[in-house]
Amino acid sequence: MAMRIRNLASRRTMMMNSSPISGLRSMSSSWWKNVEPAPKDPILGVTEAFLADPSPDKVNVGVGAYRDDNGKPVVLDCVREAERRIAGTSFMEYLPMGGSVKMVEETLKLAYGDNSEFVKDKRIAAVQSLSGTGACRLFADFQKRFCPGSQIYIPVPTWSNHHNIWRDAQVPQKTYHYYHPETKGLDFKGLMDDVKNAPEGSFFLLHACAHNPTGVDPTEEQWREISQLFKAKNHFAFFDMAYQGFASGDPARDAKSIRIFLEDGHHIGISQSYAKNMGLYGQRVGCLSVLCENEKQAVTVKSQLQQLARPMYSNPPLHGAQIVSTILGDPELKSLWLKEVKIMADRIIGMRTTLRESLEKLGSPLSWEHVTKQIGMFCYSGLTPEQVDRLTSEYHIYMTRNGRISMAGVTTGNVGYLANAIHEVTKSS
Ligand code: KET
Repeated sequence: MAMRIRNLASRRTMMMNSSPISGLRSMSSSWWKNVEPAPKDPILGVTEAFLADPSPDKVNVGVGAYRDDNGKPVVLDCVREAERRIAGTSFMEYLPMGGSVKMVEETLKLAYGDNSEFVKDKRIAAVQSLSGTGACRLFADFQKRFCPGSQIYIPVPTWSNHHNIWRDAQVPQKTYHYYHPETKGLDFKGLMDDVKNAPEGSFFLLHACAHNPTGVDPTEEQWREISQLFKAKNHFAFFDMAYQGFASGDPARDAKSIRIFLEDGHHIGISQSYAKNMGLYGQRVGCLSVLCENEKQAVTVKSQLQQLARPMYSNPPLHGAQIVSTILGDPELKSLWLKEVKIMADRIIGMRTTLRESLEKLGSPLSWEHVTKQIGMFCYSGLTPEQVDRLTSEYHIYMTRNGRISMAGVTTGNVGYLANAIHEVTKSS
């Protein structure tokens, strides 16, 4: 009996070796042979290189992630308190496809205003998203599905991932002028010309505040002009608001661009993120909203946004949403949050002044006025890719090759070192 089983087993092995299955097996080892390594991400690749550097002097001013003055990541007090309150509930169920209704409700107030008529009239289709990236991607997919022939106009420069997002959603991209390298300010004329020359009813991606990477925003007056021109051209404005609170220290003030468009009667879309302004980076909590003509349309649009979400990730994560709704739903915690946002924004503004003064004290022949003029998390320094490479190889300073400095990573402890290194690589230019 044992012998028969052994014979059967060896016959089966022989059959498998000569059967088509073995052919499949050897093919399977070559399934991925045509896959090339992906290029390094221009922002997150910098963090990888920083982490791999053993130097004790290393400085990371690459990714836009806030650090305290000791260079440590920050968990806001309002978040700690919210977590303490949530801990008792032990709720682990799925959220609905559109996410936490309470979180979305509070989030809309931040963008559209506490007493927004659009919120009251239920004219906004909104879903919780996987932070700001997820909101942009969901919108790009929505755009592709329901306006299949459309394109998206993206500012030059912009957050590098915008290009990836609309590319992967298969929406063709056009660019519009935004930054003027000589003045290191807004190319308002170029922007307005591009808005004017775009075909009627084009989609435009706008940074609501604290433009990344330039730190250059239109003034209120310029926003009004942009909005008027959008009206005349019947363009669609999609606002990416990843830094609400980081421009002025006040989230309501930072939503001014959006409020202007709302006053002018635009039907806009907004991506909101709590990564930066609540320090919830890894929780992936944000919101996508689309202002509709009426409640019925909003219900319909929301159902389609949910339908896009369902096969991708089914429903969004719970914990971050609980933190946000606990904070924003409690007046005391909300005012603590507002104070903490202001502290973060102010520390960055302080570091801008120190960096500029340090460079001037070193006798830099260049003007560093733009360091204090620009706002938000980033300083678009004007350093060339080669100068950035020298900062990294000679000084262990890590930043994106477009010369963007994440001011959130600059501290009292490293600002002198950073200024000195920048001076060394730029003094002969
Ligand atoms: N929009 C903009 C303009 C932006 O700078 C970021 C992040 C996001 C959206 C997305 O953030 P999220 O964590 O998905 O809410 N920017 C920083 C981090 C990154 O590249 O992912 C950065 O520019 O460093």
